[in-house]
Amino acid sequence: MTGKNKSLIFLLLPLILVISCDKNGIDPNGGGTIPLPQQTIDASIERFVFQSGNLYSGERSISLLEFKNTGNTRWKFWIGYSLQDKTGTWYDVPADTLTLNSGEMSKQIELVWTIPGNNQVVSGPYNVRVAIWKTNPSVTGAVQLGSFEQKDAFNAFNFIDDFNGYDANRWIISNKLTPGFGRFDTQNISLKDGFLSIKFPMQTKDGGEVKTTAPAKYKYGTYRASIKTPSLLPGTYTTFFLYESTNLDEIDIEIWNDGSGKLDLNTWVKGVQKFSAQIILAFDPSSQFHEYRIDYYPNEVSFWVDNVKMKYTTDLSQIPTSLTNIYISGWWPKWMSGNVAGTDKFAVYDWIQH
Ligand SMILES: [Ca+2]
Repeated sequence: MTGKNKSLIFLLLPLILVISCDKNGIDPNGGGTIPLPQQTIDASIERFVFQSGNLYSGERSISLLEFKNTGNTRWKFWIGYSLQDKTGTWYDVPADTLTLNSGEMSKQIELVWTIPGNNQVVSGPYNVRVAIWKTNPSVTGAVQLGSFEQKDAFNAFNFIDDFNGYDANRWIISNKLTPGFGRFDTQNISLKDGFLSIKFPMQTKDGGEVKTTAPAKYKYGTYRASIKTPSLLPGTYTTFFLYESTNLDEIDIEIWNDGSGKLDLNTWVKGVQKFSAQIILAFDPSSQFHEYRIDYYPNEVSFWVDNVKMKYTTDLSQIPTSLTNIYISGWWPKWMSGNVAGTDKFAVYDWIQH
């Protein structure tokens, strides 16, 4: 048999089946046979209200679903609910079942996923997807009857520290020489009225540094800080960065305190600087608080100011892979020019979120 003949037979097969069905349903002799209705199994999603806003570890992401049995048969439907983080990882909530009569609308169903604890959240936006299945979706060959997906439905975070108190489980204050001039002195760090301040003491080139407690534990995600830099202190940086001391992986935001509005943005992989960019802020960073942000994901590192993406890289050779620590600091790099100040100066942090 040639290939052409084969395909002809396959085309004809459905037609033959339809004809035979008709013969079964209608008695050509008028003998009173009652036609049997075909069993149809179907469902439609009538309402889906997805979780939105910001959620933190331990909180419940809740989406609401109502669906209808649009088949002609009472049926036990399976309901799947899945969430996807910015790294592409899916989290499947165990499927639930609901039996509905033909034409029946479900009650409102709560689809719940609890945000993980222990700093295990890949922070940032999550996609949510609901699906109605004819059979158990965990069994191969299951048929999906309807689905709905919402991109970037809500944001999940491990924490926001608003510095209303000092969390010694999260932070440790450095007491050592800086990489430039002077010391990171513990006494240059203070908390007051919900703000953490790093002091550049007058007549010195000392500063301060606060980092998260070892070991490095933070995963991929979004890292955000609200920062106000000191007024005019040329020769110094105010920083917010991610660093891992074993692999020497690092992602930096470094703000110049010289009134230029310059912002240095870098990545380092295994101790080698891989990405480097400089931008000029359109505002004076010492006049009020602004949000500085690093989004660290396997396929992209991006740098943001006040929710505007300023620079990014998708070159995998420029993107670290380590779990990380969060650092903030104020210090005097040796290659920057500037003189000690006649008054104390302060870099101030309102909150940090990951
Ligand atoms: Ca605060």
